[in-house]
Amino acid sequence: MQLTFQNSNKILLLIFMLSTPLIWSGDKYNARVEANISMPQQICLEGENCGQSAPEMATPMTTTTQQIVASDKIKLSEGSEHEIKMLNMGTDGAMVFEPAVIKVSVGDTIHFKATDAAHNSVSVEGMIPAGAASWASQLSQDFSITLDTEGIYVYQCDPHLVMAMIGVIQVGDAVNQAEILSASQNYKSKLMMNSERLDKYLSKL
Ligand SMILES: [Cu+2]
Repeated sequence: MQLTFQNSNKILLLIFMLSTPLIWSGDKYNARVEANISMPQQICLEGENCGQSAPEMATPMTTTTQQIVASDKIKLSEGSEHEIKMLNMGTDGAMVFEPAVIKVSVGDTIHFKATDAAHNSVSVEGMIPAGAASWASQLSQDFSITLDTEGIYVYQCDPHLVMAMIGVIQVGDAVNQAEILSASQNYKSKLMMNSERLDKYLSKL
């Protein structure tokens, strides 16, 4: 068939006429879907107090949020000996100290356990209380340290620093909190992955 100018105009007109009902039926379809989506919210069974159902749902949600915020703070660990595992995979993700945040009393001892290999525990320079002794454990070895100086200590695993394998210990009161928060901004730049862990851990104190 020879396609002339006149013919092609007719074809265009035909396409337009055919497509118009499709556009309209598409709109109708969308309207039907929207109506179906909004329907469950309008369902009100006989005997139910529909006017009060919304506020009743909002109350437990608010309580749950408050409970999460309250339980997010770390409580003082009981006893004078505390164990922190060095793990390839923990509840908080890959390459973690567990627990990553701990509150202890002055004079307590922390036992770092080489549960998985190729980790160590090293105190971060400038992120431990003034006058406190720094530490650096051997790779893949258990290590214990007694903390006699009050304040917040931040420590890391050297091989997995970029993955934010870090931990926080608060001994007694958080007397150096301002210094730690100020130093944390610079330290965070060393954490290539999971850098949000630092703020998250410090917010639990
Ligand atoms: Cu590690």
